[in-house]
Amino acid sequence: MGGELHINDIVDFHTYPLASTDAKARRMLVDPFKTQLVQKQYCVVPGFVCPKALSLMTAEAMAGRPFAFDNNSRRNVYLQRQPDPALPEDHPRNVFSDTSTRMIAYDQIPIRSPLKTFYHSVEVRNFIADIVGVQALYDNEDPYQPANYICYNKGDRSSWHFDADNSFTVTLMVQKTEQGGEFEMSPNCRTDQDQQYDRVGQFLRGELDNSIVSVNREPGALCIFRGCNSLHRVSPVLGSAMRIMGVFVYEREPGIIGDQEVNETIYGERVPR
Ligand SMILES: O=C(O)CCC(=O)C(=O)O
Ligand SMILES: [Fe+2]
Repeated sequence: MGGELHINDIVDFHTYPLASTDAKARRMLVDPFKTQLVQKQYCVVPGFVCPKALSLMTAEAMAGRPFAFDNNSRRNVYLQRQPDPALPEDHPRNVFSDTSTRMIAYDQIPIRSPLKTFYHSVEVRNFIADIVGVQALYDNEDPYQPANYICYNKGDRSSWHFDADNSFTVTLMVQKTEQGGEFEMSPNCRTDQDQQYDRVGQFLRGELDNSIVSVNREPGALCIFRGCNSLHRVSPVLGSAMRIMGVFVYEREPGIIGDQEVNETIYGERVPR
């Protein structure tokens, strides 16, 4: 698969001079994305990753795909698989829908992967920290979660959900499919303090469809979104090209690992109890 890529060959530093120490230039680079994230709950950084790195990542995902866990699950929007009999049948905790995605976990990705070089790069991490407006970010230390490929073949989808325990989520469009596979989002369905079950229930009954935005982007685009409080999904893939996403988990403190039940849902039986 060729030699290891340096971060300079992965990120388009010409368009995005992340190493520049000029404070004003830094603000001009970061502020538009920061504003977009605050206003829309997502921001898109187009052409962030170079085509050469994307084709290596695509080859890696293709090679890893047969070993990826076939995550076919019925889950609620909280990524849980079990109903709560104490709650009404139509409560959002008891509304389940089908998801099928193929997760190539961190431990299944080669150590010199451009995906890992990208994830662990100080420049990328600091850029994301500036956009989300925090002093520092740390790599996630879960064996499976830190950087993944999510692969969607024809018919695959990710049903409406909130992301667990993160204030934001970072994805990289590696390869698009021809049709379907749209990333859709309904911003601000709950808050850190309030689950807003009424609102989530309305949404799940299709009563808030006008709140849905479709986030279109080309390969190489980085997307940062507030998946913890905004319901989002990937609509069924209709094209024959595999939709490939890089997904990255950053933390506000060091030493964070993933949730056991979520890991089992996403990565399967090999997750030890
Ligand atoms: O595949 C995507 O675009 C998003 C997947 C997703 O929902 C996530 O990573 O939290
Ligand atoms: Fe998500």
